[in-house]
Amino acid sequence: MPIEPTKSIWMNGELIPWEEAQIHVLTHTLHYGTGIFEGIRAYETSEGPAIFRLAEHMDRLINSAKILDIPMPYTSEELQEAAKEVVRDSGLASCYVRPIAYYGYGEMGLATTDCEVDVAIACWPWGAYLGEDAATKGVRMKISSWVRHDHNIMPPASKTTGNYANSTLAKMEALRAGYDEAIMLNKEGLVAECSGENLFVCRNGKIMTPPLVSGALEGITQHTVMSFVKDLGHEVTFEALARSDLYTADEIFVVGTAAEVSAVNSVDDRPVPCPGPITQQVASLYADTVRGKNPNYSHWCEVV
Ligand code: PPE
Repeated sequence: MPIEPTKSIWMNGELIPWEEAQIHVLTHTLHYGTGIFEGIRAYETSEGPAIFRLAEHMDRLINSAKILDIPMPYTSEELQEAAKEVVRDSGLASCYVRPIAYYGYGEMGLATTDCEVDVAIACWPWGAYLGEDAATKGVRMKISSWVRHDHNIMPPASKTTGNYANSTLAKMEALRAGYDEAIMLNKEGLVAECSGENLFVCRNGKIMTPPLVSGALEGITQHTVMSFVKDLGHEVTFEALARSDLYTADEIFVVGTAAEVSAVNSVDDRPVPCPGPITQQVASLYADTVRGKNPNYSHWCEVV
């Protein structure tokens, strides 16, 4: 998906022109994959552009830093203000927001003791991640031959740049085989998540999603959707899931900031009813809520 440039990028405390936001080829994190990042969306609301669950995203960035032992030069609150500044400055009504913290230029070698930490926040327009009809027609999923990270190899709880080499391997394998997205199992063979989304399975009247211990990111959209499901009067639980739970599901949907709520129409060529009733209700609640049209959750929309 080609990037559409916007006016400016926030780098280490100030807004600079988009094309000046450059880094050196010997930037430490480029070599070792030790950066941490976030993916956030801003939507058009009646009050103007608003960033969805901004505080939760910046708090997770701070947690990623704790896990990777990266000394963050800014607080979550400072980064929230900076993100609002970037979106405001872009003049866009809606956009994707990408904060990243990384070890900069100046040191080489694996020890990060003397490395400086740089932080940047960019925003640009980003359309539907899994295709325009992902919420209605659904996407084709393939269980990946690549295994999700283990907690003692690359902690899946942190959005570490290096973790995404694993996601890219899975995504490309799925695309080359003619599927839309990959589902990843952990080293015990249980369902973890997708290359860039969490997953929900409805089966025998139960709505379930794999927990962090299964190797899933603690998704903010996952949390949002769990609230919706409870509001609709259903129970929703974190569960360890086997691949057979996917093949016999009544409904499956995947969720993430970029992918929003996308329906699944098949797993490994076994059809899944799509879009199911829960998927449709959740997708419509999500579409309204992020645009400030759900009074129960207007506090999740941070006007810039
Ligand atoms: N799992 C993974 C591995 C993941 O990358 C994401 C977000 C999620 C779950 C859902 O998390 P949340 O956004 O908090 O609901 N993936 C981001 C990156 C996409 C990209 O291609 O880059 C995103 O959705 O912004």
